[in-house]
Amino acid sequence: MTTCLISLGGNLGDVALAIDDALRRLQRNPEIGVLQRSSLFRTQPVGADAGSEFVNAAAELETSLTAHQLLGQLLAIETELGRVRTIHWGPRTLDLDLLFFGNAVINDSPRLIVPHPMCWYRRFVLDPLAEIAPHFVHPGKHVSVVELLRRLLVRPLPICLVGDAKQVEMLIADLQPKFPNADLRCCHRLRDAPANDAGLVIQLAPITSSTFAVWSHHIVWLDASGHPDRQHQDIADILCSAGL
Ligand code: PH2
Ligand code: MG
Ligand code: MG
Repeated sequence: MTTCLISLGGNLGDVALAIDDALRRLQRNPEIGVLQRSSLFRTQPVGADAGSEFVNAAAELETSLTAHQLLGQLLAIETELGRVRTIHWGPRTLDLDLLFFGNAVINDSPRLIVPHPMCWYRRFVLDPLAEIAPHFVHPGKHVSVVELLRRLLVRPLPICLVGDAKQVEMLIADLQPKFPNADLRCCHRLRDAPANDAGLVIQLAPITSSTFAVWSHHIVWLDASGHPDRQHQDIADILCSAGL
């Protein structure tokens, strides 16, 4: 049996009902047990096309299935509950994301990456999770859920943007006024970013394996090849999901 944590969220129709329904369907599977569920959280939509306010929750499961099989069950329930995938990060009836599968680290296909790569800086994931699994330790970052959450609550929250100086300065000039609770800083090199500071490091330039080992606890890696507007939106989404 493996203990797993999932996140549930949606913003179309009666999401509270859909969450209850999804957990009942999981419980009905003889190979899955629902051990705990959080209360419901109303959260700000993250993403330009995300739509209106979300309802989010988290649940703890135990299963004899493999991670791939469990993911298959989660996706099947999303479909049964009427999810239609059109726009990426668009409005949805219910999204079921596998956050953690025991202490497994799985990264062999883009379909299934565990721990969920964005879970550690998303308030709409961490807030519900802290209710049911505060002391669960992220197997990649070796930091507990409450500690991940606590790190995001510092105000102003230091955020280092690492990349081409001119590009980063332009991003900061535009984003800083929109996120007054963030302290956006330009770091030309990853090693200039303050090591033990709370907050996030957003890497816009390619990353080397030696720096990665040291900094991985705080780094959000962004594709630097993207269009500037896309990068701007990606950073805004990260700041918004961190609760800023
Ligand atoms: N999920 C997304 C994108 N944006 N925003 C909130 N508040 N809650 C979510 O669950 C959510 C989101 C992509 O899965
Ligand atoms: Mg999701
Ligand atoms: Mg999903």
